[in-house]
Amino acid sequence: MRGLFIVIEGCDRSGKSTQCERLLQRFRDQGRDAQLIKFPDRTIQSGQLIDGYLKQSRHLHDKAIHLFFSANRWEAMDAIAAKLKAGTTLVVDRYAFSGVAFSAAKGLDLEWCKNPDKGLLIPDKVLFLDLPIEKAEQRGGFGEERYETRELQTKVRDIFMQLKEDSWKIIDADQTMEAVQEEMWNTVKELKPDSEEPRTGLWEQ
Ligand code: DGP
Repeated sequence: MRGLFIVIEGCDRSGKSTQCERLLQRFRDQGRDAQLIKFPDRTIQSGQLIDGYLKQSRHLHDKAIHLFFSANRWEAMDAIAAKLKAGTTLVVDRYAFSGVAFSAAKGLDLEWCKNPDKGLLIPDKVLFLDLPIEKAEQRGGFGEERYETRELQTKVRDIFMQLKEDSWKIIDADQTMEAVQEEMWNTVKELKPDSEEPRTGLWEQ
C-alpha cells in the first residue's frame, strides 16, 4: 500500500511544527514508515533565496517570490511521489495552501496565485490548525519574520478559509498540545489511501 500524504496547515505560531513532529512519532510508534517534509524547504537552492527573503535580508517582487515558493514545492514533487509509492507516509508541514494564502493576503489575485501550483500532488488529508490571532501574538517569537504582523495574518486566515475543502479537518489549536495532538491523530490514524498511485492534479479538477 502506498504511503499517506498528510498536510498540516495553519497560521504562523499555531504550533504546527511541534505537532508535525509529534504526529510523525505517532506513526513511527505504530511501526509505520513515516517522514517529515517541510515547506519551504530552506536547504535546497530555491529555499535559500526564500530564507533570505523571509529574514528580510533580500527584496523581491511579490510575484517573483510567489513563483520561488511554488518552484520549491515542484522541486520536491518527484521525490515525494517516489516516497509515497515506496509506502512511506509523509507528514508535510505547509503546502500550496500556504503558498496561495500568504501571497493573496499581500494583494495578489487568488487565481493567479493558484496557477503555478496547479497539478501538484493532492494530499490525502489536510489538517488546519486554527488559532485566533490574539493568541498567536502572545506566543513566542511573533514578529521576527516578514509575514508576522496582525493585519497580514488575519488576511491569511481568511484566505485559508476560502481555500478550505470538505475534506479538510479544522482543529482548534487553542487547546493543550496533547488535546490538539489527539484530535490530529484521531483524524488520520484509520485513514487509508483511496488510490493505488499518489493523486496528481491539485486544483485542476
Ligand atoms: P515557516 O518556515 O513554516 O515558519 O514558514 C515561513 C513563512 O513563510 C511563514 O510566514 C509562512 C510563509 N510561507 C510559507 N509557505 C509560503 C508560500 O508558499 N508562499 C508565501 N508567500 N509564503 C509562504
